[in-house]
Amino acid sequence: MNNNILVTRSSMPSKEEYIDEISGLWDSHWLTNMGVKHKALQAELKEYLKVDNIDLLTNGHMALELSMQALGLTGEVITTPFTFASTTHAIVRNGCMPVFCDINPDDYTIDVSKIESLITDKTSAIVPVHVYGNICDVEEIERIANKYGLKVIYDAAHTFGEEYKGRGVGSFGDVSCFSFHATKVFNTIEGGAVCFKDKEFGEAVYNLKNFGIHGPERVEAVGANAKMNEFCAAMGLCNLRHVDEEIEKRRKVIERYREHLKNVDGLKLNPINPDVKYSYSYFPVIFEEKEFGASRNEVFDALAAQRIGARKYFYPLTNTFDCFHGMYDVNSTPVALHMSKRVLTLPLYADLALDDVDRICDVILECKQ
Ligand code: T4K
Repeated sequence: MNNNILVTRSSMPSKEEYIDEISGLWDSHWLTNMGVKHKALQAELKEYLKVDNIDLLTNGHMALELSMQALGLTGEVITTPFTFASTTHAIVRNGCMPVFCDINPDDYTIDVSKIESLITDKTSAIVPVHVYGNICDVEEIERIANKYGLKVIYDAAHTFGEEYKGRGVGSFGDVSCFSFHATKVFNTIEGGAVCFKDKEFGEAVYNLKNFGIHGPERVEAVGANAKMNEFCAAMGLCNLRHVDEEIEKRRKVIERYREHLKNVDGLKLNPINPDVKYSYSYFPVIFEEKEFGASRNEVFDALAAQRIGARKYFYPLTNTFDCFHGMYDVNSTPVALHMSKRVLTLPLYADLALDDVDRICDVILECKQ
């Protein structure tokens, strides 16, 4: 039993395993810029994620930002506001205008029935988010993108290792961007990756992550520095050895949550799609105050009083951020607004004790009047 429970806790290998993995770096003195650990991790992840092409980056955000730059996005980009700041910021930092599409109330991914009405002659891409590991309607998004000649960049930060109908989730769209942040199912401390179809795109991102340098005497693009260093890649190599075990433990934690919280009036649990192999990245619960008897904020406070740190991912919506004040109409995404006011993501990590899950659920159910 843990007295102070946070929303998640980083998975880590044993200290000995990590030290063993990095010890060679003291011989080589090669610490970053696509070294041996970077190459090894890239090769292993390509297999694990079942993708044709992959490149590693410093974090999931730079994966998004540099993908958009490499694809040369301009004008308007259709996306959802029910996400982490990163998705919207990457669009804006590329000089594009985010056009917010609502989400569907079932799995909180982009509402594909509303995309076409938002397309104009300025639209260059769709950036859907596989939020909480719920995979978007990839078939319909592909149909729309092909019809209008749009690029598709999936924010796949929450879907490490997931599969849809047996296909690696990173194989959909032009590009899928993963996050390997410390808080994710699989982490490289900080890290991320792009998975992609087109080899030319791969070359562009590879150069952009290293300042746009193409050779010792050629700089062809205004790039950034987004290379994964060797210590992060080494952490990834260690964590990858244990990730299946970790995912299985997360599955058991979620199963326990579901036992307690299923069939409770006013609680909506994340849907289960039989076509998806999940990695159990988040456990969101929607609290409908009238039916449940307590609001999301009341439940949040009750948990906090017991030193249990649930989080309001994703509240506020990105289209209501202070930095975008007055720019977007939040009422254009009513479902996202509704969900963001009612969602709580409950603590979830591989080593979360089932006793602690019982305690968290007791606190939640005690809020019910
Ligand atoms: N797209 C989406 C849809 C995303 O969700 C994210 C990131 C991105 C793109 C961008 O990917 P990255 O550039 O980050 O690779 C956290 C994460 O920092 C962020 O990666 C994640 N999404 C987001 C949903 O959550 P915060 O500000 O909530 O993190 P923080 O520091 O409050 O940490 C949450 C909990 O995690 C802590 O209470 C304890 C635990 N923790 C945290 C850290 C930093 C650890 O156990 N170890 C740690 O090292 O954003």
